Amino acid sequence: MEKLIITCALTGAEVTKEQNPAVPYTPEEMAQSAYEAYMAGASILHLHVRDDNGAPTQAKERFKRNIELIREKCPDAIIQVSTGGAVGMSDDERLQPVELSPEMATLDAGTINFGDDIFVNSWPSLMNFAKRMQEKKVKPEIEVFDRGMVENAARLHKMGLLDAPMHFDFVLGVPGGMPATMEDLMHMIRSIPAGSTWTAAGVGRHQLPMAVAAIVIGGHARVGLEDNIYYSKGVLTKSNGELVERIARLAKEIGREVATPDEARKILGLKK
Ligand code: KMH
Ligand code: ZN
Repeated sequence: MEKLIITCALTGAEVTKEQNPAVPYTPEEMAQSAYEAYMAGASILHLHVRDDNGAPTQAKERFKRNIELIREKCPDAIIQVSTGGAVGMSDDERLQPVELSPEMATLDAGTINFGDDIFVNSWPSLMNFAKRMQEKKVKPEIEVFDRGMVENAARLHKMGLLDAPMHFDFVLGVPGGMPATMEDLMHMIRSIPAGSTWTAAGVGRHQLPMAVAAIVIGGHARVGLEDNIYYSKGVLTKSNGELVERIARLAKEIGREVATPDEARKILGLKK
C-alpha cells in the first residue's frame, strides 16, 4: 500500500469555541494548531478561516495572512483552501482564496441538505469552480457528500474541466448526506474512476472509524476539529494535533507508514 496521507481540517465554518475552546480562530491560533497537526503527521492542511469575531470568511487577505503564518511554522505542508466556505456564501465569495494559487482547493461536487441548511452547488457553479481551479493550476479535492456527486465529477472530467488523476474526499455522516457506514464507503470507492485517489472524512463520532477504515483499505484519512470536536465519547479533544497523532499512531501500529508532504505530493501528482 502507498503511504497514508493525513489531512487535518483545522477549524471549518460551523464549529465554535463555545463547543470546544481548542477550535482555532485567529491567524496565530491557526498557525499554532497547524504546526501541532503537521508535527503529528498531517501533510495536508485543509483551511477555512475566521474573521476577528470568529465568523467564517472567505476574504482573500485573511486567507493570505493565515497562510503566511502557517508557512512560517510548516514550510512544506500542502495548503488546501476551502471553496465550500459557509452555507449561504456566493460563488464569487467562496472562490476568493483560489486567487492565491494554493496547491489544492476543495470542489464541492453537488447540492445537499446540510443539517437544517441547504449547501448549494448548482451545475453551473460546479463548471465555474472547476474552470477557475484549472486556470489557476490548483488541484481540486472533490468533496463528495453523496453518490451522485461522483457522477458530476466524471461529467466535469469528460468536459475537460477536471484533470485526471482525480482526488476525492468522501465526507460521510453529514445529516442530509451519505451515512458513515462501511457499505457506503465501499460503494463510493468502487464508483470512482480507476487511478483516482481518495480520502475518508467521517463526521462527529464517525471520524475515527472512517479514518481507521481508510488506513486498512488503502485510502487516505482526514481528521480535525472541523468535522469532530471530541476525542472519545463525551470527551472533548484538546487539539487538532491530538486527533492527528492518534491516526498516525494507529497507522504505524497497523503497518501503514505516514506520508511526508513531499510523499503526499507524489501520490497526488502535485508539483511543489
Ligand atoms: N462548510 C460547509 C458548508 C469544503 O470545505 O469545501 C462546506 C465545507 C466543504 O466545509
Ligand atoms: Zn471544509
